[in-house]
Amino acid sequence: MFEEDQAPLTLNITLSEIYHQANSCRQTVERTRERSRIFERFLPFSNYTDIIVTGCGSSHHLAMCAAFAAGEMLNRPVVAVASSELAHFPEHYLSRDSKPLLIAISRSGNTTEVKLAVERLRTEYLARSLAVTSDGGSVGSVCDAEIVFDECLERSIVMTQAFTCILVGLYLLFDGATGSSRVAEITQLPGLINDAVQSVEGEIRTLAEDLSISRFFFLGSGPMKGLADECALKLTEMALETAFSYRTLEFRHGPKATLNSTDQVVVFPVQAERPYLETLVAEITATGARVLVVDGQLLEFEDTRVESLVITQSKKDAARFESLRPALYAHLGQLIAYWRAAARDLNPDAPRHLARTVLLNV
Ligand code: F1P
Repeated sequence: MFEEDQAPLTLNITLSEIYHQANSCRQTVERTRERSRIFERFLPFSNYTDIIVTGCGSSHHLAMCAAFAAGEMLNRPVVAVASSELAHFPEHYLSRDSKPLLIAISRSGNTTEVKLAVERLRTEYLARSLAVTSDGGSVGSVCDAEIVFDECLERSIVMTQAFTCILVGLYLLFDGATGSSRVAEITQLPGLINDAVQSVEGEIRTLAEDLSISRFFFLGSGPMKGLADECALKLTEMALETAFSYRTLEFRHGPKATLNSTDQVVVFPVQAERPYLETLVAEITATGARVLVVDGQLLEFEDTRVESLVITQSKKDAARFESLRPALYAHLGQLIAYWRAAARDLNPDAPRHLARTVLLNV
């Protein structure tokens, strides 16, 4: 099932990395044992008043998804805070006597704000910190320990497979440390991602190449908010489109006023908000906009402007599986962005004005 590289040699770097994510992720699963030895140095979690996951850009979105799942597994709040916020307003997130654990994510391991956040929390709150990187980099040198996800090393500027692998890796580490026993579901993810990447290809490409769509809106709440933010960021970075992300029900509080018939809304529903999905979809289609609902079950909508995309049917374990779905869906935003960029004659390997690592003068 996992061929070394299912992508043809002619693919550019970004597309090849997107297609490689199931394979890299399988390696992530295999390397959990060696990483859990590092992770266990930070136990027990009862030593900490706060558990914070931080990062910038895609790493922040990854932190949001990981924090949500970790909080569920630990049965206590785990929060994601953007590194720039944490570095400059720590008192907003922590009380004076806090003893935080900080998980600092950075693909490059060099992003300035991530280092600033770690250093400030170490100095002012005696925080313990774990660096989670892919390239290595220097963030590890200011943390107590580092886990390097080098199986998902990326040459691309825009993060794709590293998002999925690190997220799956963190699911497994938190699961192992908390005994939440979701290992069976988590270890299925590489195979499910592999199947999903193949099965959605046609539909996603058609959607992305439809230049009659003027704007994309991604809606997600709870575990899906980081995913929705990440999908919008992919489109912005690769296809240079201003894409939008909102909490699903927040979208009704204003933003929907701008919708028109050339807009495409993509919804990642969650169980808790299922009773309101029909109303939301009806309100969106009433504006003339189109909706794509991505879910683990086929939802029937009469309106022809609504499509349902089913990724890995799971009714029985829906609740336990829900917070793991961002790793299963991440490739959707990546592929929409890639094919959109290609349709607009842009090179997703070289997005203008973007650097692979963002540095500040400090
Ligand atoms: C963070 C990041 C990337 C983004 C871009 C600029 O990098 O915001 O998510 O795609 O390349 O940097 P990192 O801290 O994860 O290396």
